[in-house]
Amino acid sequence: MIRSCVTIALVKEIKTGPWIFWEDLEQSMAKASAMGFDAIELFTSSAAAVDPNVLKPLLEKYKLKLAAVGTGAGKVLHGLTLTDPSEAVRKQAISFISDMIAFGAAFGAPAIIGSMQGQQGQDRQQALAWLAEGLRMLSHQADEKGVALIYEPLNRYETTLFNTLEAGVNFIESEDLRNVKLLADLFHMNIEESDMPASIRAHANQIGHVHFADSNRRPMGNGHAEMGPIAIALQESGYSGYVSAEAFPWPDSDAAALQTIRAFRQYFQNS
Ligand code: LER
Ligand code: MN
Repeated sequence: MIRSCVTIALVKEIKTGPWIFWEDLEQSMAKASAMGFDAIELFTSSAAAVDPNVLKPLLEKYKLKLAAVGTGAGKVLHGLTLTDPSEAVRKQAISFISDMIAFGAAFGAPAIIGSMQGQQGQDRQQALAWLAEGLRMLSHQADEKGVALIYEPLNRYETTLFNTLEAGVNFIESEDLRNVKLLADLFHMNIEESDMPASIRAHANQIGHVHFADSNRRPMGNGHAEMGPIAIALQESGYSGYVSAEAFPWPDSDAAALQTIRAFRQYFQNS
């Protein structure tokens, strides 16, 4: 079964990002729950930003799951990536993500590596070796805690490493990274893929999470993505994870969340 999810960002420094809710954690969870979302995805400044002893009762109270945790604050706030030329920075990046893995895993949620992958720089082979090394170490840690590690191909304006599902799958398979699953972010895919439903069908068994946004990164229904065939491809290929709204809070958070759950029901629950 495909389940609905909405993002909550709690990093005040980067309020221009593609996340639906931004304010108070409990208030956002109460709204998500009232609208009928199954889960939340959290984007926090660090693994210590939200106390698990606070989050656990809130998840119970609002009957929500934690679907995933984003690690991008490590890059945005601290400039950390897995492919930085400095070994010290790469180590800090691994440590930051490792703490996020532990935080999420306590709730059965995987961590997402998006912007923390960095860029290829001068030497692509070297960057890929560092990326593989980081993903190997972190995916082992995730495995020990019973969760996958989610790697996200991003569009060409955000990374020079891997931009399509196919490129991501080829990399994790060639490196034998068995506990790494891919994130199919429909916004990035809309820029990079030549045929989104075909790409989803071809790589469905490697997809661990989906980011749900329209072509312009507004909530689904506000752009020109052809969501019907994409939803059918996800359903027919047996995808059974979350479809998580990582989209701009347009025109505002509440309207964006409502539009998202409406679109989710239309495409995934046929109602
Ligand atoms: C992270 O999930 C992502 O998609 C990046 O584009 C965030 O800016
Ligand atoms: Mn994304």
